[in-house]
Amino acid sequence: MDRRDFIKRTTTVGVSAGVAATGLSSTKAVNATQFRSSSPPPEKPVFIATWPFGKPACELALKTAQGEGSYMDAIEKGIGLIEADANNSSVGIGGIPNAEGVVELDACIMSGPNHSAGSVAGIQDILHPISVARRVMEDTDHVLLVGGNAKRFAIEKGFPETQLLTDRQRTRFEKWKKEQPKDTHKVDEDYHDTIAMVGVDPEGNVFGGCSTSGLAYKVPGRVGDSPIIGSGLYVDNTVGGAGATGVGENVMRFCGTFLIVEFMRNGASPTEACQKCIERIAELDPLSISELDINFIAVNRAGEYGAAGTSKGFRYSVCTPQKSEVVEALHLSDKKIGPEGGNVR
Ligand code: SD4
Repeated sequence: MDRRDFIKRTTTVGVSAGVAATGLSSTKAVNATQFRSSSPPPEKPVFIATWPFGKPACELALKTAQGEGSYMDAIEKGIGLIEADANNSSVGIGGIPNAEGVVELDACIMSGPNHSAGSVAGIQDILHPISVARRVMEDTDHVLLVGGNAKRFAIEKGFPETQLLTDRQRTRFEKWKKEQPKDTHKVDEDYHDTIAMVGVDPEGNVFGGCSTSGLAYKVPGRVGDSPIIGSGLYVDNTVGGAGATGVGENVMRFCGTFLIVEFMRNGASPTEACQKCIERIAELDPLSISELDINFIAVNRAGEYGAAGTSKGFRYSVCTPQKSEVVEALHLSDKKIGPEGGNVR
């Protein structure tokens, strides 16, 4: 048996086991032999996350899942680690504020086996929006709570109020504010990041979460892609999951992660699916690929993973029981799309 056959065979076995465990009919579930391998031989469990700062998050997620915790605990704890890091300027405490100097956070969480989801958007003064999103998912009949009422819900659930604006971010904000010409408002699109994480358990069940402070100095009340199911994050237990980072407006107009999962359902590898999503967006949007400034990660239920971004430099983190590493994503900045060799307009 050569390596390719071995991968194919072990992948099929893994997926069949997953089908049995989740009670999905084999016709409904995606057969892993449909996927072309985009990464080394699949290992499960696997956690992937956006950016190098996702590496300790994936490591904690794996440790949690291998210990006493559930996979939902794993996602929550992994992302929570980054939310609590005041040195990370795009997630949780220390996040970049809006145009009035107020930190407004977005987050969501999804569980594949029962296709449940919870989100919070524009929440202030709460350190762990990922945990509040989980409470929305598990304790209410709803998916998304916003603004002041999301905060009120969190406080009722026992989350403490926390000052999220650090001195460092206050100083940067004041400098930005001074530099703004009167009566105009320019969002700083070069100053943003998000943690999106997707995990697959040994049976092929898929879980995910996403958390961010959003675009720097955004208009107060602006909500990005991150808490929107199918935009910043999507999980389908019969296929896999995907997460996004970058300019949310260029993801949420296209349901980016939903699209990626659908491409995987139709046979694309995770990397191909991310690439096809960017190409689809670029075909419809007047912006050039690098102007779109978006990046995606994806993993299928067999444990194969991949990523693509619109510019060179997007890196993501992967953690399995065998390895923990940061991987350079495929980038499409130089790729020509459309019949004229440019984007279709
Ligand atoms: C947003 N997608 O709010 C987030 C920000 C981000 O890299 O990921 N920036 O639009």
